[in-house]
Amino acid sequence: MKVPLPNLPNVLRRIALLGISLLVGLSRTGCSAYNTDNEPLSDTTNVTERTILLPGSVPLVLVWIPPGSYQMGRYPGEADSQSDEDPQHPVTLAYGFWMGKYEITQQQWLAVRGSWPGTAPSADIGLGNTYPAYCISWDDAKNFITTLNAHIVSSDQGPLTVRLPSEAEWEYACRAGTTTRFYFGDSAECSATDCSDCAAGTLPGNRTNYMRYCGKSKPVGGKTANAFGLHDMHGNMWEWCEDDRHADYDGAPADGSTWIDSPRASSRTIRGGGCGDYPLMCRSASRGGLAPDSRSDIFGFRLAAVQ
Ligand SMILES: [Ca+2]
Ligand SMILES: [Ca+2]
Repeated sequence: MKVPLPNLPNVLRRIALLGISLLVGLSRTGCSAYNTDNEPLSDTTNVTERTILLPGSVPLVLVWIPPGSYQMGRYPGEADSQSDEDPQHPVTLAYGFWMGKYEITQQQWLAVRGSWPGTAPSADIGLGNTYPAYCISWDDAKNFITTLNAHIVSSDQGPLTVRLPSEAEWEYACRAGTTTRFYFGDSAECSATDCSDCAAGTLPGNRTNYMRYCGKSKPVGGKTANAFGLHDMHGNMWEWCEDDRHADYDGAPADGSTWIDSPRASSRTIRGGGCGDYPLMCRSASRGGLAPDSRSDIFGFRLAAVQ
Protein backbone atom coordinates (compact mmCIF):
# COMPACT_ATOMS: atom_id res chain seq x y z
CA MET A 1 0.00 0.00 0.00
CA LYS A 2 1.44 3.33 -1.02
CA VAL A 3 1.28 6.57 0.85
CA PRO A 4 0.67 9.68 -1.26
CA LEU A 5 3.75 11.83 -1.67
CA PRO A 6 3.78 14.31 1.14
CA ASN A 7 3.37 17.99 0.65
CA LEU A 8 6.18 18.73 2.99
CA PRO A 9 5.72 22.48 3.35
CA ASN A 10 2.09 21.85 4.29
CA VAL A 11 3.07 19.16 6.74
CA LEU A 12 5.55 21.46 8.38
CA ARG A 13 3.15 24.38 8.32
CA ARG A 14 0.51 22.33 10.06
CA ILE A 15 2.83 21.00 12.69
CA ALA A 16 3.98 24.56 13.27
CA LEU A 17 0.35 25.71 13.46
CA LEU A 18 -0.44 23.20 16.16
CA GLY A 19 2.80 23.94 17.96
CA ILE A 20 2.10 27.65 18.02
CA SER A 21 -1.44 27.03 19.12
CA LEU A 22 -0.11 25.00 22.02
CA LEU A 23 1.86 27.99 23.15
CA VAL A 24 -0.93 30.50 22.82
CA GLY A 25 -3.62 28.02 23.67
CA LEU A 26 -2.33 27.41 27.11
CA SER A 27 -3.65 30.06 27.28
CA ARG A 28 -36.25 14.76 12.05
CA THR A 29 -38.00 16.40 9.15
CA GLY A 30 -41.46 14.95 8.50
CA CYS A 31 -40.41 11.42 7.67
CA SER A 32 -41.85 8.36 9.34
CA ALA A 33 -40.50 7.18 12.66
CA TYR A 34 -37.23 5.33 12.50
CA ASN A 35 -35.78 4.05 15.70
CA THR A 36 -33.40 1.16 15.93
CA ASP A 37 -32.75 1.70 19.64
CA ASN A 38 -30.32 -0.95 20.76
CA GLU A 39 -31.03 -3.37 17.96
CA PRO A 40 -27.67 -4.87 17.00
CA LEU A 41 -26.80 -4.09 13.41
CA SER A 42 -23.24 -5.18 13.75
CA ASP A 43 -20.99 -6.17 10.90
CA THR A 44 -18.24 -6.97 13.36
CA THR A 45 -18.43 -9.42 16.26
CA ASN A 46 -19.32 -7.70 19.51
CA VAL A 47 -19.88 -4.35 17.84
CA THR A 48 -23.33 -2.87 18.31
CA GLU A 49 -24.39 -0.16 15.90
CA ARG A 50 -27.24 2.30 15.74
CA THR A 51 -28.18 4.43 12.75
CA ILE A 52 -29.66 7.91 12.87
CA LEU A 53 -31.33 9.22 9.72
CA LEU A 54 -30.36 12.78 8.95
CA PRO A 55 -32.61 15.02 6.81
CA GLY A 56 -32.89 13.51 3.35
CA SER A 57 -32.55 10.03 4.93
CA VAL A 58 -28.76 10.29 4.99
CA PRO A 59 -27.56 7.67 7.51
CA LEU A 60 -25.19 8.39 10.38
CA VAL A 61 -23.84 5.25 12.05
CA LEU A 62 -22.93 5.16 15.73
CA VAL A 63 -21.00 2.41 17.48
CA TRP A 64 -21.50 1.42 21.12
CA ILE A 65 -18.45 2.04 23.27
CA PRO A 66 -18.63 -0.12 26.43
CA PRO A 67 -17.66 1.05 29.94
CA GLY A 68 -14.09 0.45 31.06
CA SER A 69 -10.82 1.79 32.39
CA TYR A 70 -7.57 2.80 30.74
CA GLN A 71 -4.40 4.81 31.15
CA MET A 72 -4.75 8.22 29.48
CA GLY A 73 -1.66 9.99 28.18
CA ARG A 74 1.77 8.98 26.94
CA TYR A 75 3.54 6.07 28.54
CA PRO A 76 6.97 6.68 30.07
CA GLY A 77 9.54 6.97 27.30
CA GLU A 78 6.97 6.96 24.50
CA ALA A 79 8.80 7.88 21.31
CA ASP A 80 7.96 11.20 19.64
CA SER A 81 5.51 12.15 22.36
CA GLN A 82 4.99 15.57 23.96
CA SER A 83 4.83 16.94 27.47
CA ASP A 84 1.17 17.92 27.19
CA GLU A 85 0.47 14.16 27.28
CA ASP A 86 1.68 13.95 30.91
CA PRO A 87 1.06 12.72 33.46
CA GLN A 88 -0.29 9.40 32.28
CA HIS A 89 -3.23 8.75 34.62
CA PRO A 90 -6.01 6.20 35.15
CA VAL A 91 -9.47 7.03 33.80
CA THR A 92 -12.56 4.92 34.51
CA LEU A 93 -15.67 5.35 32.40
CA ALA A 94 -18.48 3.80 34.45
CA TYR A 95 -20.84 4.37 31.53
CA GLY A 96 -21.00 3.33 27.91
CA PHE A 97 -21.74 5.79 25.12
CA TRP A 98 -22.25 5.98 21.38
CA MET A 99 -19.57 7.27 19.08
CA GLY A 100 -19.52 8.01 15.37
CA LYS A 101 -18.19 5.07 13.43
CA TYR A 102 -16.65 7.57 11.04
CA GLU A 103 -15.76 11.23 10.98
CA ILE A 104 -18.72 13.40 9.93
CA THR A 105 -18.79 13.34 6.14
CA GLN A 106 -19.39 16.10 3.64
CA GLN A 107 -22.80 14.58 2.76
CA GLN A 108 -23.76 14.46 6.45
CA TRP A 109 -22.66 18.03 7.03
CA LEU A 110 -24.76 19.34 4.14
CA ALA A 111 -27.78 17.19 5.14
CA VAL A 112 -27.82 18.83 8.55
CA ARG A 113 -26.55 22.34 7.92
CA GLY A 114 -27.26 22.90 4.22
CA SER A 115 -24.11 24.90 3.46
CA TRP A 116 -20.46 25.26 4.41
CA PRO A 117 -19.57 27.61 7.25
CA GLY A 118 -16.31 28.71 5.65
CA THR A 119 -14.25 27.41 2.77
CA ALA A 120 -16.09 24.68 0.88
CA PRO A 121 -14.30 21.37 0.32
CA SER A 122 -12.30 21.13 -2.88
CA ALA A 123 -10.88 18.42 -5.09
CA ASP A 124 -7.41 19.56 -4.00
CA ILE A 125 -7.96 18.23 -0.51
CA GLY A 126 -10.79 15.74 -1.12
CA LEU A 127 -14.33 16.26 -2.40
CA GLY A 128 -17.33 13.89 -2.32
CA ASN A 129 -20.16 12.51 -0.22
CA THR A 130 -18.01 10.06 1.70
CA TYR A 131 -15.09 12.38 2.30
CA PRO A 132 -14.81 13.89 5.76
CA ALA A 133 -16.10 17.40 6.35
CA TYR A 134 -13.20 19.80 6.92
CA CYS A 135 -12.54 23.45 7.47
CA ILE A 136 -14.89 22.94 10.41
CA SER A 137 -14.23 24.88 13.61
CA TRP A 138 -15.28 23.84 17.10
CA ASP A 139 -17.99 26.51 16.93
CA ASP A 140 -19.17 25.10 13.58
CA ALA A 141 -19.31 21.58 15.05
CA LYS A 142 -21.41 22.86 17.95
CA ASN A 143 -23.85 24.44 15.48
CA PHE A 144 -24.12 21.10 13.65
CA ILE A 145 -24.87 19.38 16.97
CA THR A 146 -27.58 21.88 17.92
CA THR A 147 -29.32 21.41 14.56
CA LEU A 148 -29.00 17.62 14.66
CA ASN A 149 -30.37 17.31 18.21
CA ALA A 150 -33.44 19.32 17.16
CA HIS A 151 -33.83 16.99 14.16
CA ILE A 152 -33.55 13.87 16.35
CA VAL A 153 -36.38 15.15 18.56
CA SER A 154 -38.62 16.33 15.71
CA SER A 155 -38.12 13.09 13.76
CA ASP A 156 -38.82 10.97 16.89
CA GLN A 157 -35.48 9.17 16.78
CA GLY A 158 -34.73 9.67 20.44
CA PRO A 159 -34.12 9.55 23.19
CA LEU A 160 -30.64 10.35 21.99
CA THR A 161 -28.48 13.43 22.44
CA VAL A 162 -25.44 13.95 20.27
CA ARG A 163 -22.48 15.97 21.47
CA LEU A 164 -18.75 16.20 21.04
CA PRO A 165 -16.81 13.54 22.95
CA SER A 166 -14.79 14.50 26.00
CA GLU A 167 -11.08 14.23 25.47
CA ALA A 168 -10.99 11.28 27.87
CA GLU A 169 -13.80 9.54 25.94
CA TRP A 170 -12.00 10.20 22.67
CA GLU A 171 -8.73 8.63 23.78
CA TYR A 172 -10.53 5.68 25.43
CA ALA A 173 -12.41 5.09 22.19
CA CYS A 174 -9.26 5.42 20.11
CA ARG A 175 -7.19 3.03 22.18
CA ALA A 176 -9.97 0.40 22.37
CA GLY A 177 -8.04 -1.50 25.00
CA THR A 178 -4.57 -0.96 23.57
CA THR A 179 -1.65 0.65 25.36
CA THR A 180 0.64 1.25 22.37
CA ARG A 181 1.31 4.49 20.47
CA PHE A 182 -1.35 3.59 17.92
CA TYR A 183 -4.23 1.12 18.27
CA PHE A 184 -2.42 -1.10 15.79
CA GLY A 185 0.85 -1.09 17.71
CA ASP A 186 3.90 1.04 18.30
CA SER A 187 5.01 1.12 14.66
CA ALA A 188 8.40 2.06 16.00
CA GLU A 189 10.54 0.62 13.22
CA CYS A 190 10.58 3.77 11.13
CA SER A 191 10.62 7.47 11.71
CA ALA A 192 7.61 9.30 13.05
CA THR A 193 8.65 12.32 11.01
CA ASP A 194 8.84 10.86 7.56
CA CYS A 195 6.16 9.47 5.31
CA SER A 196 7.50 6.03 4.51
CA ASP A 197 5.45 3.03 5.57
CA CYS A 198 6.47 0.46 8.15
CA ALA A 199 5.24 -2.47 10.19
CA ALA A 200 2.16 -1.81 12.31
CA GLY A 201 3.66 -3.47 15.36
CA THR A 202 1.00 -5.37 17.28
CA LEU A 203 -1.57 -5.98 14.56
CA PRO A 204 -0.68 -7.53 11.21
CA GLY A 205 0.24 -5.38 8.25
CA ASN A 206 1.69 -1.91 7.95
CA ARG A 207 0.57 1.36 9.46
CA THR A 208 -0.96 2.55 6.19
CA ASN A 209 -3.46 -0.30 6.62
CA TYR A 210 -4.82 1.58 9.63
CA MET A 211 -4.30 5.32 9.21
CA ARG A 212 -4.18 8.31 6.84
CA TYR A 213 -1.19 10.61 7.13
CA CYS A 214 1.18 12.63 4.99
CA GLY A 215 -1.28 13.25 2.16
CA LYS A 216 -4.71 14.46 1.12
CA SER A 217 -7.94 13.44 2.86
CA LYS A 218 -9.63 10.24 1.74
CA PRO A 219 -13.18 8.84 2.02
CA VAL A 220 -13.95 7.75 5.56
CA GLY A 221 -13.71 4.09 6.52
CA GLY A 222 -11.02 3.16 4.01
CA LYS A 223 -8.69 1.86 6.69
CA THR A 224 -9.09 -1.00 9.15
CA ALA A 225 -11.16 -0.13 12.23
CA ASN A 226 -10.02 -0.51 15.80
CA ALA A 227 -11.45 -3.12 18.21
CA PHE A 228 -14.46 -0.88 18.94
CA GLY A 229 -15.24 -0.67 15.22
CA LEU A 230 -14.12 2.95 14.81
CA HIS A 231 -12.39 4.10 11.64
CA ASP A 232 -9.94 6.92 11.04
CA MET A 233 -9.14 7.61 14.68
CA HIS A 234 -5.53 8.04 13.52
CA GLY A 235 -5.29 10.72 10.87
CA ASN A 236 -7.59 11.77 8.04
CA MET A 237 -9.15 14.67 10.02
CA TRP A 238 -8.22 16.03 13.43
CA GLU A 239 -11.33 15.70 15.61
CA TRP A 240 -12.65 18.35 18.00
CA CYS A 241 -13.44 17.43 21.59
CA GLU A 242 -15.59 19.38 24.03
CA ASP A 243 -12.85 20.11 26.56
CA ASP A 244 -10.96 23.32 27.06
CA ARG A 245 -7.27 23.13 26.29
CA HIS A 246 -4.98 22.46 29.25
CA ALA A 247 -1.18 22.39 29.22
CA ASP A 248 -1.07 18.90 30.72
CA TYR A 249 -3.25 16.50 32.74
CA ASP A 250 -2.59 17.91 36.21
CA GLY A 251 -6.04 18.23 37.75
CA ALA A 252 -7.78 16.34 34.93
CA PRO A 253 -11.00 14.46 35.77
CA ALA A 254 -10.64 10.68 36.10
CA ASP A 255 -14.22 9.68 35.23
CA GLY A 256 -14.34 10.41 31.51
CA SER A 257 -16.13 13.72 31.95
CA THR A 258 -15.30 16.87 30.04
CA TRP A 259 -12.72 19.23 31.53
CA ILE A 260 -14.10 22.72 31.17
CA ASP A 261 -12.96 25.94 32.79
CA SER A 262 -15.22 28.69 34.10
CA PRO A 263 -15.17 31.00 32.30
CA ARG A 264 -14.20 28.90 29.35
CA ALA A 265 -10.56 28.96 28.24
CA SER A 266 -9.44 30.48 24.95
CA SER A 267 -8.72 27.12 23.27
CA ARG A 268 -10.37 23.75 22.77
CA THR A 269 -8.83 20.30 22.36
CA ILE A 270 -8.53 18.46 19.08
CA ARG A 271 -7.33 14.88 18.66
CA GLY A 272 -5.99 12.15 16.41
CA GLY A 273 -3.85 14.04 13.91
CA GLY A 274 -4.62 14.81 10.30
CA CYS A 275 -3.89 13.54 6.80
CA GLY A 276 -1.41 16.39 6.41
CA ASP A 277 0.59 15.44 9.47
CA TYR A 278 3.48 13.19 10.20
CA PRO A 279 2.66 9.95 12.05
CA LEU A 280 3.80 11.33 15.41
CA MET A 281 0.86 13.74 15.49
CA CYS A 282 -1.60 10.87 14.88
CA ARG A 283 -0.69 8.84 17.99
CA SER A 284 -3.46 7.85 20.45
CA ALA A 285 -2.06 10.22 23.09
CA SER A 286 -1.38 13.19 20.78
CA ARG A 287 -3.26 16.37 21.65
CA GLY A 288 -3.74 19.71 20.00
CA GLY A 289 -5.29 22.94 21.22
CA LEU A 290 -6.80 25.71 19.13
CA ALA A 291 -9.20 28.61 19.35
CA PRO A 292 -12.83 27.50 18.90
CA ASP A 293 -13.22 29.52 15.69
CA SER A 294 -10.16 27.92 14.05
CA ARG A 295 -10.74 26.29 10.68
CA SER A 296 -8.26 24.22 8.72
CA ASP A 297 -8.43 21.71 5.90
CA ILE A 298 -7.33 19.06 8.38
CA PHE A 299 -9.91 19.88 11.08
CA GLY A 300 -13.16 17.92 11.26
CA PHE A 301 -15.03 16.03 13.98
CA ARG A 302 -17.00 12.96 14.96
CA LEU A 303 -19.96 12.74 17.31
CA ALA A 304 -20.49 11.07 20.63
CA ALA A 305 -24.02 10.41 21.87
CA VAL A 306 -25.90 9.42 25.03
CA GLN A 307 -29.47 8.25 25.61
CA1 LIG B 1 -9.49 11.31 12.42
CA1 LIG C 1 0.53 17.94 21.60
